[in-house]
Parts: sequence; structure tokens; C-alpha cells
Amino acid sequence: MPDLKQLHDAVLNGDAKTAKSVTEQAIADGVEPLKLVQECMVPAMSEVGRRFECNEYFVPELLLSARAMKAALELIRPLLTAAGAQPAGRVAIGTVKGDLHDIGKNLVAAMLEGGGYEIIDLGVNVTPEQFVAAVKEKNANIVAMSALLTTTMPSMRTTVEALKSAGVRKQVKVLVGGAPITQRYAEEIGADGFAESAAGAVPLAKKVVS
Ligand code: B1M
Repeated sequence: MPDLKQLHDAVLNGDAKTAKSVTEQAIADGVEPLKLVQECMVPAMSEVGRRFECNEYFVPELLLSARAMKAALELIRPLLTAAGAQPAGRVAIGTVKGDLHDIGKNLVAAMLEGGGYEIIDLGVNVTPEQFVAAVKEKNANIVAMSALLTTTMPSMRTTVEALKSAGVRKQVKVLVGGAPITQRYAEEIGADGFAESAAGAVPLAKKVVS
């Protein structure tokens, strides 16, 4: 059994090679994949954020940590995905316009995929028009938006408005999340639900669709 603190430290120190090898070993030893995410990687990224705020870390360190987390997540993602289940719905997911943070969004997508949802991943810097197009052209019945910057949060409201203007608001449920987002903000902009974590997105999607 590998020492899981090594995974935490590898993400914190931006060491993708170690992050990957410790994750591989942990999976082989039967450690619950979600435990690796929730108890090692997410706390490490929080510490990265704290160091960035204190000017101990700068953008290059952020990028290295993000790369280490992604390397480990790539191994975990397939394990979160249920095999062969009928899709419970079709989710168009993206990080909103102006925002390039995608680690949380990717985690939410993987959890929803694991929960039986078909995922249309629109990527990052997604405009309201792109969300509308995914609903119209790909028949998504859930729009899930992620924002990590306070400056990009307003794009969630603009997207809700764009869905209304395009006449498709009633045929989709809108879910929002990301570090600066709150239940109150979700209500304010007319979203149907807010999830604080990737794991919380699955029961939320089930609840709003039913
Ligand atoms: Co940036 N960044 N960043 N960053 N970055 C933050 C967000 C920040 C809080 C750091 C800080 O100052 N402490 C700060 C924002 C401040 C603010 O707005 N108030 C910040 C800043 C300022 C910036 C730049 C402006 C820095 C600069 O260039 N000067 C710049 C902006 C670029 C842009 O987007 N236009 C920038 C750039 C970057 C990198 C590119 C270097 C890199 C991102 C790499 C990538 O994503 N591919 C990066 C990183 C890594 C971070 C931190 C350190 C970590 C983010 C992360 O991945 N967390 C972050 C600090 C922090 O969060 N503590 C920070 C781990 C991830 C699993 O958590 O994304 O919160 P999170 O997702 C969670 C939940 O929020 C939820 O589920 C996830 C898992 O449970 N969730 C959802 C997320 N989306 C959801 C959607 C849902 C439901 C739940 O839908 C239903």
C-alpha cells in the first residue's frame, strides 16, 4: 500500500510522474479512487491556492500542480465511469466564457458519466451561444456550468438569459458550480441547482431531472 501523503505532496509540488505512479499503485492495491481525489488531490490543490494567495506560488507552480493532478485524474476517470448503462440524460458541460480552469469541470464530468449521464464536454471558455447550440443541436437536457473566477461568474447569468432568448430554457435544467458559486447565487441567476462538489453533482442531476 503506497503512502497516500506522497500523492498529496506530488500534486502540491507539481510532480506529475510521482502523482501518476502513486495513483497507479494505490489503484492496484484497491484504494477507493474517490478517496484519492477527495482526501489527497483536492486538499493539495487547496493548499496550492493558499500558497498562490500568499505569493509563495506563482502561475508556473499552479500549472505544474494542475498538470500533476490531471495526470493522476486520467487514471481515475475511467474507474468512475459505469459500464454499459443506459444514459440517464445528456449533459452539456463547460467552463464559462473567460475562464480556463478545467480540473473541477473534468471531475464533475467524470462523476456524471459514472452516474450514467452522457457527456457533451464543451471544454473551457464556453460562450453562452455554445451552450445554446449544444441544447439545440445535440439535445442536451442538462446544462452544467463551472466557474472558478469571480470575474467569470456573470457569464452563468448571461447563459441562462441566452437559453431563455433562444426559447430553450424550459427544455433544460441548468446546474452550476465552482469554488466562488453558492446556492444563493444559483437562485439569483435562475439556475435549477447548485452542487458544491463533483460527487454532489450526480444526486443533484437526478433530483432536478426527476
Ligand atoms: Co487559477 N485561480 N487563475 N489557475 N487557480 C484560482 C481559482 C484562485 C482562487 C487562486 C487564488 O487566488 N487563491 C484565483 C481566483 C480568484 C478569484 O476569482 N476570486 C485564480 C486566479 C486569480 C487565476 C488567474 C487570473 C491567475 C493569473 O493569471 N494571474 C488565471 C485566470 C486564467 C483564466 O481562467 N482566464 C488563473 C490560471 C490558473 C491556471 C491556468 C494556472 C490553473 C488552472 C489549470 C486548469 O484548470 N487546467 C489554475 C489553478 C490550478 C488554480 C487553483 C490553484 C486550483 C483550481 C483547481 O483546479 N482546484 C485555484 C485555487 C483554488 O481553487 N484553491 C485557482 C481543484 C478542483 C478539483 O476544484 O475547480 O473548485 P474546483 O472544483 C470543485 C468544486 O468547485 C466543484 O467540484 C469540483 C470538485 O469537487 N465544481 C462543480 C466545479 N465546477 C463545478 C460545476 C458543477 C458542480 C460542481 O456543475 C454542476
